[in-house]
Amino acid sequence: MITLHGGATPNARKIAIALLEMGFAWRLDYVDILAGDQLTPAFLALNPNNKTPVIVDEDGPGGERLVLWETGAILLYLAEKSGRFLPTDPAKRAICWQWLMFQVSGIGPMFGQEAHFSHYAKDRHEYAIERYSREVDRLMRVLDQRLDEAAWLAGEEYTIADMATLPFLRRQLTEKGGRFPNVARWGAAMMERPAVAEGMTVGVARAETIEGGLTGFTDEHRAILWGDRQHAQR
Ligand SMILES: N[C@@H](CCC(=O)N[C@@H](CS)C(=O)NCC(=O)O)C(=O)O
Repeated sequence: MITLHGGATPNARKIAIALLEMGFAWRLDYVDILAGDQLTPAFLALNPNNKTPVIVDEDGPGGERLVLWETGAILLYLAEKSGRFLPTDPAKRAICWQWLMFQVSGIGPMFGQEAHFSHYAKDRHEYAIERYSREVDRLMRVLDQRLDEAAWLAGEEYTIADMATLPFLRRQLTEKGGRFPNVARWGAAMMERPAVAEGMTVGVARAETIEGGLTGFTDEHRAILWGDRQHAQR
């Protein structure tokens, strides 16, 4: 049994999609990051970086319990454990890693900063809004060019690179899908997969982030995610 510690966030959705696609037995342990669950001693014992998601695999390598965080590492672990969604050909496998790293180092952080300054920050900072909005558009263009030449990010195979990327694009596709037709076609093909459709709803019964339309951030939410509670010495 694998436990996914996470909530209704893009990063947890990547892992829910993978667990469903790969057919693992798993359960959700809901972590409410707006309430500060990620800052509790119990959660910090799993991930000292206080970020979700984390997986706990009771049947890890050698039959030992494995605790793992960072979505790129989790996706690679699950792909290797299942033997699926990672090309076996060495060149194609490396291209899959490339697009996975592009998501975790580029799309994730940059789209996150864009959401922060355009939607969450209490004050408007025009420079930051423009800097991250333009960077998001540039990254969307890179994706659109790739998906013009290939059906999936890694090539002809659907892989963990696609699973990593879609959850970060929901708002961009709703707002700008017409400008990025190849990304829109790929996103629609992904959403037709039952595992993706279900994975994108992980934890939504409990709470939502801006990617799902959350509005009305309070000062307490800001203190937990970006202010004094986030940065308290522990
Ligand atoms: N690089 C990390 C990013 C994880 C991350 O930023 N998670 C967010 C939710 S999408 C979180 O848990 N934030 C809580 C916090 O910052 O306190 C990964 O890929 O796992």
